[in-house]
Amino acid sequence: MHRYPGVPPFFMLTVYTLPISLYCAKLRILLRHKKLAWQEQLPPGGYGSDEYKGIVASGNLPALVDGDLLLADSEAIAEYLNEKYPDPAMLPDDIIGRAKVRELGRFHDTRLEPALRKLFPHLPTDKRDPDLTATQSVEISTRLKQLETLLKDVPASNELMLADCGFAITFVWIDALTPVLGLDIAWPQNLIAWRQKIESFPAVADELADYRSKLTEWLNGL
Ligand SMILES: N[C@@H](CCC(=O)N[C@@H](CS)C(=O)NCC(=O)O)C(=O)O
Repeated sequence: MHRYPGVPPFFMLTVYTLPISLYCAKLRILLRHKKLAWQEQLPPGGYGSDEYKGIVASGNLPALVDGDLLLADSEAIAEYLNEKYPDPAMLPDDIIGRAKVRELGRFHDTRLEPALRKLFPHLPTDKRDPDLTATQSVEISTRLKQLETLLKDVPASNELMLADCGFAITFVWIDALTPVLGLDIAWPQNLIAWRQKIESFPAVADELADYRSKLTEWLNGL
């Protein structure tokens, strides 16, 4: 069996992660919801290091080690874990429902979160950019409106779905950056209700309680 740095010799899911990473928090919601045991390992050599890229070629966080399997990208990991540990199911039973939930997950990773991410380099007080804040307020609000529209086609479910995990964390980031940068975000009414439903799942509530305080502490240290 291949040995990866920081991974114990006995069988246990290991996630290369950083406490503040948005996509790692997204994955932790799934791990909590499926009641899996896992351990977390900081990227050897640090964030963006060549040492870490020697293990995970893309440098992506999170990455999962499960026995001999090394897998990067939160969506790929989520789909893998959802197949390996099917209960509770985090995709609908029917093919169209699954396709629509996957579409929603891709929308998060390729549309909404990247609109937020453009602000990250400008978080330090000496790098603040009011023009960018205004531009990204519009872009994020537009994406939220699009999300409200997309949700109309997603079959209603009382279960937590794979796609919900990323939105839960990105919404917390939007909340946190709103007072810090002075974002002006238009939250569609239907989205507020959908968000409340997601946040009522214990796995989400527990992760958010933990993550919000880590995020606040990190932002205060900038
Ligand atoms: N689509 C990727 C995005 C993950 C991502 O951007 N992670 C950040 C940390 S939150 C990262 O790995 N940045 C370092 C890099 O991309 O080299 C996923 O879902 O895992």
